[in-house]
Amino acid sequence: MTNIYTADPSAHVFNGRIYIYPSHDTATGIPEDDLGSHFDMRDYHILSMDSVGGKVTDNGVALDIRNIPWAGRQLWAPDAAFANNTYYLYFPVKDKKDIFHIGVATSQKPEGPFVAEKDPITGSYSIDPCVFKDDDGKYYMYFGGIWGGQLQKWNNNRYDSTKGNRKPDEPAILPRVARLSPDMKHFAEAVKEVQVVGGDNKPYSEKDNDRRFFEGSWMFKYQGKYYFTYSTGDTHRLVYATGSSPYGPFTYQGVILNPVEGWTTHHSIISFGGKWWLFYHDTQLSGKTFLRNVKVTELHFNPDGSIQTITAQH
Ligand code: FUB
Repeated sequence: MTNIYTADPSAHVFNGRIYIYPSHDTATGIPEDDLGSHFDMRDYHILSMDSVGGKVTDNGVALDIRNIPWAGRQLWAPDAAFANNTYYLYFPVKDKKDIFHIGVATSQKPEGPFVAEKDPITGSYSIDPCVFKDDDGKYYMYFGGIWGGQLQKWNNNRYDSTKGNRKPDEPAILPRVARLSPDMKHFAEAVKEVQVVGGDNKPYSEKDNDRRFFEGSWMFKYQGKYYFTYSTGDTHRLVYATGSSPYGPFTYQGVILNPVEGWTTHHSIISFGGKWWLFYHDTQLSGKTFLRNVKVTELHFNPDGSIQTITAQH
């Protein structure tokens, strides 16, 4: 896409087409800081295409922040799901007290327009929802992001405004998961931490910042294994960990995508047309960290299920 800036692409196949649910980056003049205040997005546009490399359609405004009753500012990385003959758009946005929660909006069409519920999902917090449908028909939401994503302020599912980032020797903050209720608008259980461990089965410390979770969860299944994938944030990698249950624990395996141009890196992985695809973003079009553009490239697995690391070039 070159007519708008897009980022954080969550790709899905609905009705035989690829739909991409991205953030819509705009320049609103907010200065850059470590909390990502410059990511000051105000609406979502859904992209669609019939084939990778084919024409991409921008389906216009799918949801505007003005139509989310509880929203304050910063519409960040969304995701989507289909169930109950309805399309659900899940989105993080700060409420009027500047605290991130996750909201849901519905539509009869994958490209929207979407109508937001009047309150955020009860018990939700932080950013970057990823909704995964398991083979048994159960849906799970993975979420969370540290620093500007505020996950460090949530302990035992309670908000504490005084909590700062973890110190290097402290345990790394973990992503979160909750199964969704059949109406897709509530959590069916208390939010749990997702254990991400190294090969020695030990959890990471904050100083292991080339492997510990930062933000951008994405879950998929390949050959019966669960692949929990995420961004390492300040070390700018997309990495993956595998496990045998949707709740984990997940054992770190390696790098999917080496750092790209721009500070953030955020992705999704789908199978389409008999191949696997990595959707991601960089800042090739603008050279500015908050004006990003979505990209796609093929992802290759080795026979043992490991992923071949990609180094992007343009
Ligand atoms: O787009 C805003 C934020 O930047 C996302 O929520 C993060 O994942 C990072 O890409």
